[in-house]
Amino acid sequence: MPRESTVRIVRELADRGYNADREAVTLLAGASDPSRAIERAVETAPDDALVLSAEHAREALDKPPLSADQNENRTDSTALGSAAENAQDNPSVSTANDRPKSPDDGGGSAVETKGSRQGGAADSGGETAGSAEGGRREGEQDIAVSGDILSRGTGEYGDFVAVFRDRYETLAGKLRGRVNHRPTDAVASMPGGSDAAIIGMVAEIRSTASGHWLIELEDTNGTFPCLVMKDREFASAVPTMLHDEVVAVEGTLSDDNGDGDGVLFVDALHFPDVPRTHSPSTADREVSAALISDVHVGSQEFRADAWARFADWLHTDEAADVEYLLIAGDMVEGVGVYPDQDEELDIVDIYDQYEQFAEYLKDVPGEMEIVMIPGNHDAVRLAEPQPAFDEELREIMAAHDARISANPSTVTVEGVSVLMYHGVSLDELIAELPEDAASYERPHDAMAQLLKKRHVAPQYGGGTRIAPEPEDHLVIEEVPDVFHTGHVHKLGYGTYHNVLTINSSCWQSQTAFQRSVNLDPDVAYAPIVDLSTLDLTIRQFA
Ligand code: D5M
Ligand code: FE
Ligand code: ZN
Repeated sequence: MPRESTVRIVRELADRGYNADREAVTLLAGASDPSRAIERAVETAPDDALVLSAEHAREALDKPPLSADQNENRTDSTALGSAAENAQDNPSVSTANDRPKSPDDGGGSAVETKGSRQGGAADSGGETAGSAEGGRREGEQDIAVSGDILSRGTGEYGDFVAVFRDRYETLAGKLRGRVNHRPTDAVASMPGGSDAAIIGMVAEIRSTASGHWLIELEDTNGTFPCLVMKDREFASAVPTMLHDEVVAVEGTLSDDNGDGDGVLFVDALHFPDVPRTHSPSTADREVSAALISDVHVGSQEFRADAWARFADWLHTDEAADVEYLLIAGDMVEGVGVYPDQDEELDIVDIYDQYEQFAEYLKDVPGEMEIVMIPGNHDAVRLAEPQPAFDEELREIMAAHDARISANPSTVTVEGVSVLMYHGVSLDELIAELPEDAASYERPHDAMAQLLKKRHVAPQYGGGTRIAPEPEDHLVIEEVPDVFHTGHVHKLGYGTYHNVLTINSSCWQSQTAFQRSVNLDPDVAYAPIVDLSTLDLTIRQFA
C-alpha cells in the first residue's frame, strides 16, 4: 500500500504546485492515511515553497490525529503477541520520528578507496592486482552460502506471535550479559526507588511536553514505561530508535512504583550492537570480490553499455583476482512493481527479462563464482525474508551456475563472511531517522544502524513487509565481516565497529519516478573488496 501510493502522492503534490522531496514522499506514503497526511503537509508548507520537504512531511505526521491513529494500533500492556496482531490488522502503519540529532556512530570510514575511474580498457591505469598465478584458479575457490529459507509460515496469527517472540528471545540473548534484568511484571511490583533493568521490544516512543522521552518497552510478560530525560547524553540515541527493535535499559523506579503507575528513570541504554572489538576475518590469499546490485535488466534505463564495460574489465589481467561476484537483488526490472512502471519497460515479460539477464551473466568470466539474492523487483514474494528464486527461474539463469539464495543470506567467501541484504528497509530508516543517522547520500550510515540494532528490517508495518515465520530470519545473529546492501541506487561505504559496510550502486539510469523525487542515482559503480585485507576499490563503468 505505501508503495502504490507514492506515485499518487507525487502527483497530488504536483497538482498543488509542489515538487516533492524523496524523503517526504516516503514519509507520506508510510502514513496510515496518506491523503490526510498530504493535506496536513501542504498546510504546513509555506505558500511560496517550491519543494515540499521531509521536514514539512514530518511536521504533518506529528500532528495529534495521525499519531492517535498509531496509538490505536497498539493496545496497552499486552503480551508481545499484540504488536504483531495489531500490525497484521493494519500493515501500513508507520511513524515519523521528528527528533533532534544523534551521535554519528557509524560510517567513520577507515576504508581505503583507490577510486580509480576507468572505462574498462585493460591497460587504462589503476593498480596491477593480478594474483601471482596470473589468473583465476578454477576449482580452488572457497565459498559457502547460508540463510536460504524454506518458507514455513502459514501467514496465521500464531506465526506473527512466533516471529516476534523469536526476535525478542534472540536479541535479548545478546543483551542479557550486560544487564541484570527482570520481566516487566516483576518490575511493576518492585518497591519505589529500586534499581531495575528491563530488556524489551520498543512498543512506543513519545516525547513528553517538557521534551523528555517516554519509551514503552514490551517483553513476553507485559509492557513498562521508561523515561529518558532530555539532558542525558544517551538521549541523543532515542531519535534513532524504531518500533519493534530490542533494547535494554537500566535505571531507578519512581517512588510511586508498585501502585500501578510507576516509571523507570533510565540511567543507561544498550543496543544489541556489534562489539567494538570485532575483528574481521580475511582471506589467506590474494583474492577479491565484486559487490553489485540493482541490475534492472528489462528497464529502458538499464545501462547495457556500462555492463559490457564491467564484464570486459572482469576479463582483464587487472581483474584476475576478482574471483567472486555478489549480486544483492533486483536482477531484473520486473513487472508491476510500481505504478506506471510498464511505461518504462524495454522487455515486458518477466521471464524474458530473466532470459536477457542470463545472457548478460554469460558475459561474466565462467570461472567466477556468482552469488545472487532477490530484491523487491524480482519474481519472488515481497515479504522478507524473500526465498531464493524458484526452479523455473533457476533454470532460466542456469548458464552460469550461480549460487542462488534468500534475501537476506550470509555468504562466506575465502573465510570472509558477507551479509547480503537487498535493502528495502533502508528507505524506511532514511525516512524516519535524523539526517545524520541515515540519509540517501550516506546509505552506509543507515546500514550501521541496522548492525547496531542487529536486525536488517527492525520495524514492522512500515514500507518493509515482513513475512510471519516460526523464526525471525532477519535478525543479524552473527556479526558479519562485510555487510552488503543495495536498493537505494546510491554508492556508500564505511566501517562500523570494524564491519565493512557497502551499499552498491545500480546499473539503471534515472527513471521518471526518480526524477520526480530528485533521486540522482549512482550508476555502474563496482565496489571491489580485496578479501585478504578488506581494502576497497571503487570502479566506475558508466
Ligand atoms: O528502488 C530504488 C530507490 O528508489 C529506492 O530508494 C526506492 C525508490 N523508488 C523507486 N521507485 C519508487 C516508487 N515508484 N515508489 C517509491 N519509491 C520508489 P528500486 O526498488 O530498487 O527500484
Ligand atoms: Fe533497485
Ligand atoms: Zn530495490
